[in-house]
Amino acid sequence: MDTKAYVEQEDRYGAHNYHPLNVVVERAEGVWVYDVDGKKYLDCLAAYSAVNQGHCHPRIVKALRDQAGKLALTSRAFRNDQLGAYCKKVSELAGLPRVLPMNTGAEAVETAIKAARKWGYDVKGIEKNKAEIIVFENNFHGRTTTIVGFSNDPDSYGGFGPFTPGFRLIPFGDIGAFQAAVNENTCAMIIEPIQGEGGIIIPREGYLKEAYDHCKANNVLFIADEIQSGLGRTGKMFCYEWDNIKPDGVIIGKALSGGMYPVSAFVATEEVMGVFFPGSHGSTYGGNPLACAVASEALAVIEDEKLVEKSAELGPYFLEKLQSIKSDRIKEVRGRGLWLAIELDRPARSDCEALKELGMLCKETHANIIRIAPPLTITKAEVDWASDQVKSVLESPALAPA
Ligand code: IF1
Repeated sequence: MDTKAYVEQEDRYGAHNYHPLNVVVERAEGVWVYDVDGKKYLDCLAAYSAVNQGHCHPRIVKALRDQAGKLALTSRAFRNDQLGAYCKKVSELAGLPRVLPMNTGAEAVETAIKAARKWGYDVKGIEKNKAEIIVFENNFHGRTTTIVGFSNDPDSYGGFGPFTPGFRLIPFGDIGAFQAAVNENTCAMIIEPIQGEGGIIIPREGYLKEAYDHCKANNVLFIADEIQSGLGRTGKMFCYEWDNIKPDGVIIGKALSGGMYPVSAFVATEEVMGVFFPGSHGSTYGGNPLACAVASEALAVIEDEKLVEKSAELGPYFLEKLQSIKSDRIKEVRGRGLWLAIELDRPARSDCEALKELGMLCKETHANIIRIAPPLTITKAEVDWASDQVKSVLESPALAPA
């Protein structure tokens, strides 16, 4: 079968909940992916930052294979020989004492919501069923009905009501709005330190620290969603480190497993995690030995290959190359670490299609933003090549959308 046949088959039998580029990938290694027609592409999306370690990293593949042949799943009714060491590793990495292992990012976000609410009642003393969580416009925290219920993106929430109450949606980056929203029923804020799907939205210098200080002054939990921004993407292990704050809870996923298996976690203080008791929360696959073995190795790869440092070094270089592109349709080029965005004054889909034809895969977000987030294993030479492709597309007349 060729690309056309694969596309037709998928479109006939699959739900149409995505509008993917028509590239049918069959193999991937490092930063490169190969389609069914044998063409190779530089992956500048990295599965939305789930493949920070590069595709099919041999060490992570080996960890998956070795564990899968030994023990894959016991459920948490019994213990297994992988979970304790994994929790220790994640706890030490995040500098927080307790780890609740889950599978998808949305499940870990839901875990954080439940923990924050229960902390609000049990510890802060908020009146029953009155707990409020502050969330931010243009957020993306997952696709459950509770989570989309506090989205302001009609594509995310349209047609899925009624929604879960207890969330206050306020402008991102506006400290006055945050201070006005905090009240005696506020148990937590949940924030992406840099908004990913929103378009790599970086708050002004000092905003996160001011919000954090206000949380501390009002006994409100600061919970960071680092599912996309974490694990080296921005040039720090966690994005919040850029702002000298210490969250009460951190939510991680995606690159936690290097793109090899759904693994997520909510990591928090003793006081927050202490609200859970046996039977109060869980999941069939959460903390399974296969996930723990894969994620432990994926984290070791980030550390051993110094991927955080690579992101910190190559990110600014990539940003400077992109900022030097002269194009009348570029409104702004921004980014932190190897997490970059080119905001255009018109839809970016046709430019992403043109980049695909040149062998570079990117995905537009919010129609007019080209997001560039390659695996952190990308080399300087590959950054040079990618920058040249972007330059050639954006310095040429815009193509009509395909
Ligand atoms: C899709 C977006 C990105 C996330 C943050 C939680 C989650 C995500 C900051 C939920 C997941 C994914 C979901 C995927 C595409 C992608 C995405 F376009 F949807 F918004 F990255 F920006 N917090 N993001 O980025 O994690 O449950 O998916 O494991 O739904 O299309 P998940």
